[in-house]
Amino acid sequence: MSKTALIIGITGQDGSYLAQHLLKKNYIVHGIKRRTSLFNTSRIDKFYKDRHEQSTRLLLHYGDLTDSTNLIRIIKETEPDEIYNLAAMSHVHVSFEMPEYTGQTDALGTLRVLEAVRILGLTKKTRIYQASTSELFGKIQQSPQNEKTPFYPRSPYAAAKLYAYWVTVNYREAYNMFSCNGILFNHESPLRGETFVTRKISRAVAKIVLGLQDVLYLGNLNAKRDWGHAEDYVESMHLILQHTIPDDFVIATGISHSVRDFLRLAFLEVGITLEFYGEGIREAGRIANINIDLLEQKVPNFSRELQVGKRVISVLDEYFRPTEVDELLGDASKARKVLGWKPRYSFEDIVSEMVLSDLALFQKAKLLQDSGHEVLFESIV
Ligand code: NAP
Ligand code: F7E
Repeated sequence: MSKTALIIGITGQDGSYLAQHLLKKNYIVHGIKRRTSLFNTSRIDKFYKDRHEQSTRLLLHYGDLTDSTNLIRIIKETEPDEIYNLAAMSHVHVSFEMPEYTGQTDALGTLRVLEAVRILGLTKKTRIYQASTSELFGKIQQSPQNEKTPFYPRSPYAAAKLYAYWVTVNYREAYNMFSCNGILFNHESPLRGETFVTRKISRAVAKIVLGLQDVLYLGNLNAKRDWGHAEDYVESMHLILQHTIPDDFVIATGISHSVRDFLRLAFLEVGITLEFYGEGIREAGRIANINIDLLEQKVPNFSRELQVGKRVISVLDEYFRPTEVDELLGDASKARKVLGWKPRYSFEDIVSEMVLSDLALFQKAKLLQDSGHEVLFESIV
């Protein structure tokens, strides 16, 4: 008998990887996607088949975390064995501009999912995974951070996720529900949203070497994150719900790098060495050296405007946050011991995969442009 999973937020980075992982495990996967005026399914299109055309184990439903009646109906109709609540307004900086909506979705949205399962009498059948986050640790109280580290949220996003974390624990204790938190540290991939710093960098490297972008504008280059790969991390979500008892787990690599490290490595992937000059919001980065052989091998049609001394990075005030999370470093030893989970991708693998993927994307677009087509490079994802 196949198990049935419901992924809320299936159109996001993690939703896409998790759906593929569960389909490989023979699950029937239902996904909730939002109604949008343009298609928002680019991350799942490659494995989605229209159910009217051929039999499929992946089924999509329109829905939204802000709509309880919709959630209750979909959960009633699908009666899932497992719900993965991955939906969220997930951008920390944007949450300062949309704090109320962030609370509605990320905090109360989680409550709506838990309540729907309880109201429908599915507490014994349905296991729930809540996408909690290392942002809960915020202004860190100890390092590395594990399941016992006190929380100190530093953004409306983190404060909303704090509510979601505790209400997930509360429903477990109050109603005996199998509701669990995965406290995941940053995880990236070629499918990462374009405004998160890693993808912003990998896209910019590709565009700069192809002559499609001049300068990359960034905020705090000194922030440190424990970056892993989304493909590794979605496996932990599944393992958390297969465990014999409901529990909460930190998922991390145990290695931390700065935004500056990510930048340096991303440019090095195409043979460019960076050097930084200036301080604070006057800091910038320029090309210190070009390994022409490597550049030519990776990007045969590289821009001839690339020269030693060219400024390619500028720090801008507007990309700094009102309150910052300076550094995060996770200790996932509980997940390793109890679930047998460990990451496969290294930091170097992630940077390389993201840069090469964006290079391939923009190479294709540039070829189209060179053959006379109008191409809107900003909208390429
Ligand atoms: P993502 O790419 O931003 O995806 C978020 C998903 O939520 C998208 O499918 C989005 O739909 C959907 N969504 C947003 N608002 C919604 C609403 N009101 N109702 C229903 N769906 C809504 O995020 P991700 O990187 O995959 O992360 C998945 C989850 O893990 C999020 O909850 C995030 O906060 C959390 N998390 C992420 C990380 C990380 O490093 N990636 C680390 C820890 C925790 P659209 O496609 O229509 O926008
Ligand atoms: O920022 C700095 C920024 O937006 C990382 C989400 O998935 O992971 C993510 O949140 C760091 C921060 O991710 C720019 O100040 C510098 O210190 O890529 P980010 P995040 O804020 O860590 C957690 C675990 C989640 O749960 C979230 O959902 O990079 N930074 N310059 C910049 N960040 C951005 N976005 N843009 C810049 O130009």
